[in-house]
Amino acid sequence: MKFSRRNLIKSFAALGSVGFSTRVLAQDKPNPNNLPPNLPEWTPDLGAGVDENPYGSPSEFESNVIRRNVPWLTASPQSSVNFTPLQDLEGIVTPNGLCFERHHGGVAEINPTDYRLMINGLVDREMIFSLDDLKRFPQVNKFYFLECAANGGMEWKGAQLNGCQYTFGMVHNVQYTGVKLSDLLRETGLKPKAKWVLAEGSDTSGMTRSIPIEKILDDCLIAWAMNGEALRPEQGYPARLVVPGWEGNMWVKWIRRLEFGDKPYMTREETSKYTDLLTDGKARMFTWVMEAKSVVTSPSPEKPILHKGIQQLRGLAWSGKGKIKRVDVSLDGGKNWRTAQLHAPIMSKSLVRFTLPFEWSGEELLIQSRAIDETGYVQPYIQELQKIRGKNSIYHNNSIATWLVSKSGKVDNVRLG
Ligand SMILES: Nc1nc2c(c(=O)[nH]1)N[C@H]1C(S)=C(S)[C@@H](COP(=O)(O)O)O[C@H]1N2
Ligand SMILES: [Mo]
Repeated sequence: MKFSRRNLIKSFAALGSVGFSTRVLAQDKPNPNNLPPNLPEWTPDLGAGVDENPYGSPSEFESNVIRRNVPWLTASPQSSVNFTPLQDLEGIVTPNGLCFERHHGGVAEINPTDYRLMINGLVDREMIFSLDDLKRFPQVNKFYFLECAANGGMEWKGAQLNGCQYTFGMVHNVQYTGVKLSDLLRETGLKPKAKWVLAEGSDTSGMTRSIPIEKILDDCLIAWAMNGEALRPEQGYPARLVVPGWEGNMWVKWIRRLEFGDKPYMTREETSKYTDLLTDGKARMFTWVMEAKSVVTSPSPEKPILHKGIQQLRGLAWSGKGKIKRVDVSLDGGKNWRTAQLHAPIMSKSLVRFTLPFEWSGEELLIQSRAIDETGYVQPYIQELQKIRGKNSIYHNNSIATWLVSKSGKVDNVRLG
């Protein structure tokens, strides 16, 4: 297969023209001296030694693969969001340094020696745990996606942001190591009246959310590690709450306290924010579950088609209700659907990788993907969501996106109908 760097650069330039700066590192043309049968220039010299990079970093040629933010969504860097470069990732694991970040008051800096988790309220014994105390409980290692409720929130009225990263990148998927709250709570005991938990972060934003006790006892974790190493500061070091399948806002980072009560606490984050406006002007109070969703990561606005012939379409699907059962892909805007191949492991409340090979002979395409989960729920079109939610919504947009592939191979985010 011929790999044309010239085309690659063209596509980066196209991205630049929609207002996002992208550093181009790949050179215009390969240096013929480096191509077979010549010995390439990197062979004669000794390479870097083992001491040079004690904590490894990606190749300098991958420096385009980074989290990015949208300037007009950034009021201040401390109360902002950046996006995971989904289009550049393979498999289902998000590397720690590429997990999108969402902070309401910046990244708290916590010395783990001073870290404490306090449990109070309707429990038999109010207790305070150090990080070492938490690590003495039986641990679990589980893959879960975390998606911000506002992922795709800019797309309610129409196609706005021309990138897979910007329209879908408020999601990441890592393996968490932590303790199940049901195990931890055996230590404190629970009063029969305990029905709700107030989870409180220790960052300056005063992040608090109410979570029903059934969810807490079902699968919530206090996690201290992601992808095998300590949580990154951005992700809540040294410990965060993991609320599998539910909106990211509830996954309180830098967690300091769990208070048990008999009713929801009605905090700012579940009254003035993270509620869903309906067409009759009323707002839906709690929308916790992130429903089934999928995205074609390549081709995508950042990944144009570079040559005719066989293509490997790649994408990701997920559901907060359980496992993904099937993903359908359409190349003609939803008229015909093919079933994509799902790649193992297919885990509950985790991203799943799908692929679909197809032949391209230079015609226009309208690429869509549709996820179906084990409950039978089918990912909707935006028009179906708008019937209930109108066009002024922000949160919980899990609708099917459309990528228009032009005859040149360029890909754009468009809205049909
Ligand atoms: N303490 C605290 N927890 C927090 C937040 C925060 O600002 N402070 N942001 C929330 C929001 S809105 C989301 S989407 C997720 C983002 O998690 P991440 O930064 O690991 O991607 O964390 C949640 N937990
Ligand atoms: Mo969020």
